[in-house]
Amino acid sequence: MCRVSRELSNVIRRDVLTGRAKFGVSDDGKELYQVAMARAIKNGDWRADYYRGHTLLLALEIASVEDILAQLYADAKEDPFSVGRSMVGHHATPFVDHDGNWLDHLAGFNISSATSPTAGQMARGLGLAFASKKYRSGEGLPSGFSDNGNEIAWTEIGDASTSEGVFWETLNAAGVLQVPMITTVVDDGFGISVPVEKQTTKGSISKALAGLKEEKGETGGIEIHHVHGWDYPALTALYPSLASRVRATHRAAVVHLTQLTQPNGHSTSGSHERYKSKERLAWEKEFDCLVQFRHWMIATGVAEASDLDEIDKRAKKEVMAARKNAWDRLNNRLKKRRNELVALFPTSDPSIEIYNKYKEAINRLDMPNISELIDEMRRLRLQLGQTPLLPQLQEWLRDARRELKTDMGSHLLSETPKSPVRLPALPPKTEEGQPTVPAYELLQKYFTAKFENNPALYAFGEDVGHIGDVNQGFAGLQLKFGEDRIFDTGIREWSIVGQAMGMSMRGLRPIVEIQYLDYIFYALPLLTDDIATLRWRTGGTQACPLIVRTRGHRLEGIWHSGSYLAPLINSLRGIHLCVPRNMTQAAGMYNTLLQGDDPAIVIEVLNGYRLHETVPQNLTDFRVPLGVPECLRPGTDLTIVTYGACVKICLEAAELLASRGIDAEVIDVQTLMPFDLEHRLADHLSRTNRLLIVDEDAPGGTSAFIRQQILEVQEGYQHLDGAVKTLTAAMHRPPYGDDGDYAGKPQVMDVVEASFEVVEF
Ligand SMILES: Cc1ncc(C[n+]2csc(CCOP(=O)(O)OP(=O)(O)O)c2C)c(N)n1
Repeated sequence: MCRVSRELSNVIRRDVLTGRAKFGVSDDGKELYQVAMARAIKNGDWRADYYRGHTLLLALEIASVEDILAQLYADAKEDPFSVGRSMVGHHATPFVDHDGNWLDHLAGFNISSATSPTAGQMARGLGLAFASKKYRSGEGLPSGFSDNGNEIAWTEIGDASTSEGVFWETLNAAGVLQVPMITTVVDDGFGISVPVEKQTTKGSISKALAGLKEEKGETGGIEIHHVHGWDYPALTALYPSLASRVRATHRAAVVHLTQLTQPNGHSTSGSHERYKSKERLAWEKEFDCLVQFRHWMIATGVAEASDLDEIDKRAKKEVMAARKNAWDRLNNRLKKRRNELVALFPTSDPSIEIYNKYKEAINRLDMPNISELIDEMRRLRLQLGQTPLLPQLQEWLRDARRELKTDMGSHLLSETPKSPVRLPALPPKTEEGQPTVPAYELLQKYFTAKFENNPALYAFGEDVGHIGDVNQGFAGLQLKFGEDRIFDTGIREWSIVGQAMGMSMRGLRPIVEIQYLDYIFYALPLLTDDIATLRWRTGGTQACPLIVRTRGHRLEGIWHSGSYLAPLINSLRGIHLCVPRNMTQAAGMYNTLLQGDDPAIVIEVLNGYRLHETVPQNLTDFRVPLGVPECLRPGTDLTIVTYGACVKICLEAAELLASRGIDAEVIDVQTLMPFDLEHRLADHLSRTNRLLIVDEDAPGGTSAFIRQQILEVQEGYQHLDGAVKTLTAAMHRPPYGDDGDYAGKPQVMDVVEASFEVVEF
């Protein structure tokens, strides 16, 4: 297996250097530990690794050499890990089907889709391990996900990447939480060209981590081991025994593997001879784990040198045969499509010369990717000028573009019957004269009923457990449902959300709290790189339906105003972004999201918790649909589009405008992503012909997004009788204090005056 893996690494390198593929990174020098690890892995376990690690897949027979090469060649039809969307080395196994049903997670080893940003996998791994803990202690949880919490989350990380903050944050949390997570640090002495001495204190991550180690007489630490990555007996002695301990005790562990090598260098982006000394390179040759393994096998009589030579030859043959299959399969498919296209070309036509020129160009293509065929056809269409492309070629072009779009872009959000976007509105039921309650009490009632009905629901974050969140939405709920369901965490946004991500991948439904919107940026790497892309980058075979609950808008001060949403809109395509104007709307959105299978962020209005609202009689069932704006005040003179805390301001402004004879309609977009799926806003604009967009994001932020959606996507420009205005916060961050707020954010009078400008234009 080791030899097959090494040959595969060599092929990956060669295929990149000879132009068959664009980028290669692989396992050379890091095979042996994975074979030892394979012995300790059980069905139901999870992996959160980095951009290497095909040896383990081969050892566990989860994937074939052809599968791995299909990813290298970006073969969208055959790459089982990422449908041609990720570079080689980013593995994944399916754990949800295309109807949105969970597969049996206990049937095999589960690989959570790997990402390139180094160390990011740590936070997800923490969550996968944490889910085991919940399955061991929880009651009434769904089956098919866990065998009493016995599953280990195996995380792997390169030595240089341990310098990232999230590595430390996660290991600290793993110690605090006591979760079954084994982190292997794969130490080859370098992070591309930078040696470990320049990366890690004392040049050793196991030494640097020593304070986390559980010493005799202590509880609450983690196990730390140090082994040479070429030492097969030590590796096989360590992994299985460590795994049984971690399964039983749920105590996390780190395995620091040193003296690993990179026979082919870090990746295909450069050669390591440039930065490694001659001595180091000579040492690497000798201490290559497979060379050492060979010495050991011969010395212990496990095999003769000639047997091993024979194995080497067989491995080479096997990999070369697989390479041929993977390449031929792709090439034959591409050539078949090319031939089908060429067969549609005319043999006689007034423009035959032009057609023939393109036919020849297409026939000359060495590797006729669909994008190249499409591009040639678009150029042909351009060159034909006034003459339309023949109908059969037009049809081909339309179908091919559709296919490419689907191959590359499907599954950004759920496309299953469980998609929350499919859920229609179910209006709240209230009666005349029903008393109102402070909004935080409405949330308490809401979450209490939800937690009673669904044992898989969890809520956690900073100050969520004991005091029930800083705004009391969960007050008293920990007492009622216990610390296991509603609990506090450390101040560590990235890994808090990672905890939720891993749980949600294993059938649990976490509502994880970021205390204030301003601090979500500490979790942004995970949200943007991992959560937002998970479903898309696995072609819909993995999902993480978690909800991030946070609060923002309308408080004061640089770091408590919660205004900036554009960075989220820009970076979180793949996550729903809900901006309820009050807590009733928030509850309706939670209802929709909890019935669905997508991740979402809900930003509650910070200064809304003490306002009074009526509790709907169908509080836990009514649904606010995603992507449907609501018109809160009809009007004929202009349309004011806004969301969140600004809704209240705009409604007040509309009253003042009415007193001066201007009839403004006010529309709450409700969810920024998805945005107005039925294009209702353009329809409103067609009646008022004037548009003002109000929010408290920076100029050119969310208001620019809304403008682009209405004017460009919905073609609202056709209905305009005047200039469109966006009223936003100031360029600087919102200062603290009344004057700062007045100068920094749109006020009622700003909306009134901006409306006059729009109407009088
Ligand atoms: C967050 C982040 N920063 C930088 C990079 C670019 N990069 C890719 S691999 C690498 C070195 C990683 O070294 P190490 O963690 O030791 O793992 P190795 O590749 O040596 O196994 C760097 C800097 C990245 N992928 N992610």
